[in-house]
Amino acid sequence: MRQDKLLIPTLREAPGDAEANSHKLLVRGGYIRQLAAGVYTYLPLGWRVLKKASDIVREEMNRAGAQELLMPAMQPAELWQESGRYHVYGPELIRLKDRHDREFALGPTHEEVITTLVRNDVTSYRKLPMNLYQIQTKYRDERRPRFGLLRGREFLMKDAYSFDTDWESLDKVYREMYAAYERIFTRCGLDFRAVEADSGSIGGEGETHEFMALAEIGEDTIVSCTACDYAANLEKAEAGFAEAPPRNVDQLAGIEKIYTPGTSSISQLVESLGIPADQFVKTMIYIADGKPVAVLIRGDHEVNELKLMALLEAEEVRLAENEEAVAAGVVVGFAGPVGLDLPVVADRDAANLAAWIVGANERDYHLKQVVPGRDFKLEKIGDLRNAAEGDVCPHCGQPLQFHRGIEVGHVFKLGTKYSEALGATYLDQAGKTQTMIMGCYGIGISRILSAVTEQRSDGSSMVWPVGIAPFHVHLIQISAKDEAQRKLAEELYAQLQAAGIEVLLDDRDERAGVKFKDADLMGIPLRITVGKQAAEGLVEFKNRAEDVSEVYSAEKVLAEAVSFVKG
Ligand code: 9G3
Repeated sequence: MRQDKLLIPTLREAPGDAEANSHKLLVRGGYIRQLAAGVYTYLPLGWRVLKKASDIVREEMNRAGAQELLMPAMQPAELWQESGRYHVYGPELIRLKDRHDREFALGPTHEEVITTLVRNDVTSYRKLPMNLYQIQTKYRDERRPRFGLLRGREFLMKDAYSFDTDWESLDKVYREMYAAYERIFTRCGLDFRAVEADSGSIGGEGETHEFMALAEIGEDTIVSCTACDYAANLEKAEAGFAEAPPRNVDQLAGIEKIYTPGTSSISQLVESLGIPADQFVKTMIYIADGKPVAVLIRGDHEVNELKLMALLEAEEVRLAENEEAVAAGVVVGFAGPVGLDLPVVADRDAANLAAWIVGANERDYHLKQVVPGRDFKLEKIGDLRNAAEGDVCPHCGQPLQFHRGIEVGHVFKLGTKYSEALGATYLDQAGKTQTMIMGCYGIGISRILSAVTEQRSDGSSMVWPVGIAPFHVHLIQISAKDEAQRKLAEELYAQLQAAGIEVLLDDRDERAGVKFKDADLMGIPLRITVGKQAAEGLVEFKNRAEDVSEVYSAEKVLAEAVSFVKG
């Protein structure tokens, strides 16, 4: 295509509110424009990339045996009431009324819709397993949309739903989808990891994995082993643990009270007592399903609230407000378990300590040599903490490493959560009615654009991987008025396109510097420049990912471009 006529409004400056590098570049490169917070227009270049990423997803979904369909965005509220989720989601679920005052939700996901469809039209085991997917806009009214396409309120998702006769069949479909996801993200040029995850709000009974694109801007932390293939979202990650040998309690010294004026934080205590943080035990007060509970954790560790919820079998846990902690009998800053009239649970690494230093529940005092069981009642012990730098792999004992990641995919074994609630059943071979076993599989397609840009850009330039680049070759004619350049550029333009190469010809009457700056922002992987040496039939060929440029004849550059694009 000829650039002079295209809508590619590049900018020298990023919009003021753009923080993420990918957000800045996608706007400056003329890929997207914001219409409202978290709501974007994909300009022609952005749409070309989105379409290519979608086509890769489509190809791999079809190869994995899934069938494409398209569901509505407008979902009757009754479906969400039937599944019991209508009141689970707050303002994030966009609700509207039609002209007859009937309530609808704008679809943030489609478990209810697809399960109702299958309930009505699939009744025999012979039709299972069935895997249905769509590529469609989702609506989620995020409280704080940010980072451009990374957290939008309207975004393009591929969501697939599988229906099986039993768990073995689901396991097989799950593995096929997992493999398809690996192919998809590889073809999109992403550096990604598949990690064990928590099933979060969707619930579901089975395992779940997230596909994370490594990027510092990512809001997730992933933990992976430096030696084996263990990898998990920090929400779920475990660390290697060795139970300390049982100690002989009655050989341990009794509690000793120490005067610690004004030292309420762990770091102040480390400072004043010269004892390392891992010898202290913090007492954190949480509210679990409305009731206060004391959570004990080593001074150098952090509570993992998902693990705490699991240990307490609670629906919801949150840190207590100061006044709630005081009402529960705690002296904030000097909190401790001794003499506290609350249920007390402890992280297993804290329980491993022979004796504890804890707050005395008295201002300016701490207690030393506190022994659980002897000095206070310990209800439960479990893995309650986030894995941390320095921890070892729970599988092989080698060191763990930490990365930030952007979630671009998520696969779930749902089980019967929705099929039960919505009555999706089938008749098995014996004619008996059975409930279908479901899986669901999401990919944030619009998010891929941002994740790839984060991974493949620096300040003011980026390079798309050839599989999703808006064009393969940026053909730049330096001087719009030079006849030799125009002739050679037009010849190359025709020959490249005849060879199946997608070419953007920069035929604008602009200075060379402007053309090169725009080319850096737009990120087309190959750049062919027709300049002074056009008269000798020579052009400059640059593979921008390798920052290597050569001077080639027209024939040579054609061969190079074809081998680069066709692989
Ligand atoms: C809602 C709102 C936001 C939501 C959900 C429901 C996330 C919700 C989880 C999923 C699970 C999978 C199928 C494709 C893959 C992901 N945010 N989730 O259910 F009402 Cl407002 O969407 N769904």
